[in-house]
Amino acid sequence: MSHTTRYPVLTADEAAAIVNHGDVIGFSGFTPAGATKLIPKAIADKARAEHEQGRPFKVGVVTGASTGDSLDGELARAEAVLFRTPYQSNKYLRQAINKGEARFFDMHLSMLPQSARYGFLGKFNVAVVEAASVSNEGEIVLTTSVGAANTFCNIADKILIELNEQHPPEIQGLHDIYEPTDPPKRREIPLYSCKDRIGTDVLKVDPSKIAGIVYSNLPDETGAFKDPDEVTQKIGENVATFLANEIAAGRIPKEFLPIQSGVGNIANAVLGALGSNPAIPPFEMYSEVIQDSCIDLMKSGDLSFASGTSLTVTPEVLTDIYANLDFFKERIMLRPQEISNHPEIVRRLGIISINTAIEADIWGNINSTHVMGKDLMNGIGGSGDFTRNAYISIFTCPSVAKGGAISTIVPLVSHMDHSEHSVQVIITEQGIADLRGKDPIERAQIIVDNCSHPTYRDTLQQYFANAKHGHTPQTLATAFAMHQAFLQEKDMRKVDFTS
Ligand code: 0RQ
Repeated sequence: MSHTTRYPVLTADEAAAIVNHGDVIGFSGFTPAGATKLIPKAIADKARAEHEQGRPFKVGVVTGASTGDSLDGELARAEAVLFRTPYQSNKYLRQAINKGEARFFDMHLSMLPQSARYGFLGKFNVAVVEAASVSNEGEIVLTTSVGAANTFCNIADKILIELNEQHPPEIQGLHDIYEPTDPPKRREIPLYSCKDRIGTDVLKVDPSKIAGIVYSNLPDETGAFKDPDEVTQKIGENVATFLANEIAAGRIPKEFLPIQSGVGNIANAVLGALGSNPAIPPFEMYSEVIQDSCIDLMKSGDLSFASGTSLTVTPEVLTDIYANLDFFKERIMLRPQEISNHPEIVRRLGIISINTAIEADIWGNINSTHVMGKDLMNGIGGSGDFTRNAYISIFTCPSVAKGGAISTIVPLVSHMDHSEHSVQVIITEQGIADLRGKDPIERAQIIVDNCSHPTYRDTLQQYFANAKHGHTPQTLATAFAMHQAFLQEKDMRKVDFTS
């Protein structure tokens, strides 16, 4: 490696040696993009060795959002997680959380950096960040995400850097690092369009805090999404049809408004459908995750610019981006999650948010995070940041899950992340429920009629018909009967509201 600096070069084990039991660590990474790989694995090894000696060893794990298996998976398997926040999506960590072995608290992603600065998450002992380069003056070029790495470096006592040779130093210019001042001195964030650059292209840290560099050459652990199937394809088409109708009705300007799209199989299909609908003009994204489908849309000219906090693409797509950096640097900007998800900007830009629900109820409340009200799936991620502040907030989901044994449209959500006050449109493969300007009874009717699966439509209609009184005519005695049927008989179809 020709890159020589004033900082000690460490092995991953030497870096892990500076981490102590009880430390709070801020890790770079937002999705597997830009997440460190060698140091967290070495911390997990240290935990295992300490446990074998009969000594406790657990650390507080704070990240941007989900990470890769080398971080969340390794630390969970080593039983080294004291607490974890925010969003995660690792199956081993999810198991540990749902068994009560790892404490997890969910947070809106835009709020995490401020909460960390205010000290709500404890004292940050170490920041562990992935970089493409670092200068002797402490100027760090980050890799495929910003997330909360800037805040972690500012507030932690020590910084450990994984210098990853997969990312050429020429990616400098892809990032825009800006951190707001805290109240009462905060001013407006001077960002008025998706493309605005408001900060620096490097993360400036105090070089005396950099405790060492670990060299790495590992790709991001980003997996490919499933290709759209009939259901996700239809959901995507319904979203595109809804938005095209909004343009025709004059509620979305002809030049369109910036899109935020969640991450996952459904989000991937939705983006593809937007690109292929001729009534949707080339658009911009002000989102958090820039995924493979966005890159395809950029190449076809359907997506003109994407502002996000992570470039969550498969290794092959990243190779393509790095081979055509001039093209992509003009079209991609990575910002701290505090800015990519900031309510002020989301409201100002008039964003159209599109996120995925686990379940929706007939009143328009959304559960994004808990299966049967109990087990954590992933977390709220940025869905709350965007939904609450969007110009148009949309939730999508298939109308059934688990082969039809679960209706995703239920009488009352078993856990609530987004309330009826923030949710404007629900879209399944069955159709579109536009809830704007509708009272609870009108909402219930349109959600049952347009979004529920035909197998469940009569059951939901009956539930609703039984409840005769009140502004929101809920029947508390039977509101969770469908969930109970799944828990007891593994099938919501067993419910009969006529008896
Ligand atoms: O489980 O894989 O075991 O079959 O949930 O569902 O349909 O593949 O959809 O990949 O888009 O994920 C809500 C989890 C959807 C995700 C959620 C089961 C279903 C399947 C996955 P299997 P799909 P997706 C941006 C914004 C919250 C955070 C957010 C999510 C698995 O989109 O975490 O929006 N969103 N962040 O079978 C039981 C139900 C179910 C169910 C689906 N009602 N009951 N299981 N499943 N509905 C991200 C960030 O902020 C970083």
